[in-house]
Amino acid sequence: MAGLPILYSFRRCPYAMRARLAIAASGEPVELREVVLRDKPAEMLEASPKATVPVLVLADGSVLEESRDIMDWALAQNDPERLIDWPAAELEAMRLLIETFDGPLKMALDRYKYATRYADADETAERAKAAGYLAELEVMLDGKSYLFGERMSLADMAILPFVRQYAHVDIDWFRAQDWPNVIRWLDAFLVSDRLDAVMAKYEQWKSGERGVLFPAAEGRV
Ligand SMILES: N[C@@H](CCC(=O)N[C@@H](CS)C(=O)NCC(=O)O)C(=O)O
Repeated sequence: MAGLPILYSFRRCPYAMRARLAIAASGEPVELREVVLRDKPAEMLEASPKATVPVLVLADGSVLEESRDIMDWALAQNDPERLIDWPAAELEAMRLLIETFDGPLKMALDRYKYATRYADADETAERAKAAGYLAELEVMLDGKSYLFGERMSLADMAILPFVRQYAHVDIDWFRAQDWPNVIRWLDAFLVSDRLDAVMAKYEQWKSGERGVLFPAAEGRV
């Protein structure tokens, strides 16, 4: 595994999930180091003092510390599913959509999920705020399997982990909402081999240990 890019990751983090999804789709091997957020390894903090996961350290020492940059890197290496092979106008629309989900949607999601941590957060109001963005996805998904058509795109991959997180705060409430397209789209993701392949459980990585080869070695020589 020596010489592979190193991915500092945390299983349940939606940003790390999207990075793993893109790396798995690219088939590009990395050494995965599972991080516990309250006990981040010194090696990760040295590479990326901003101290968020995911972080990818490339063989030449350069560091990618934003999940979207890691997705772009992976898919630039190899993109057999053509996740970024879309017309420029659609790619631009995807970027804008991802920015909305990383910005206002994520803010409302955190304030809904962790309402007790924010003195001024009203759980129901934050849930409703986030729901407004899902209503936009509901319209986009009308008559389509994925956000931009019949095949998965960068945008689906970048956004689905956040919709999954939102759904799981109160799955009964989520399923009772009038957004059949979003539920169908999320459900297909939840039962997919694609999700399965990035949600394996790993022990916390400790300095001096080997990480885990990711994507898993099955099918490789
Ligand atoms: N903009 C960053 C955000 C990453 C992020 O906020 N990750 C969270 C975990 S989901 C984190 O590492 N937070 C730091 C902490 O909890 O200590 C990205 O896209 O990679």
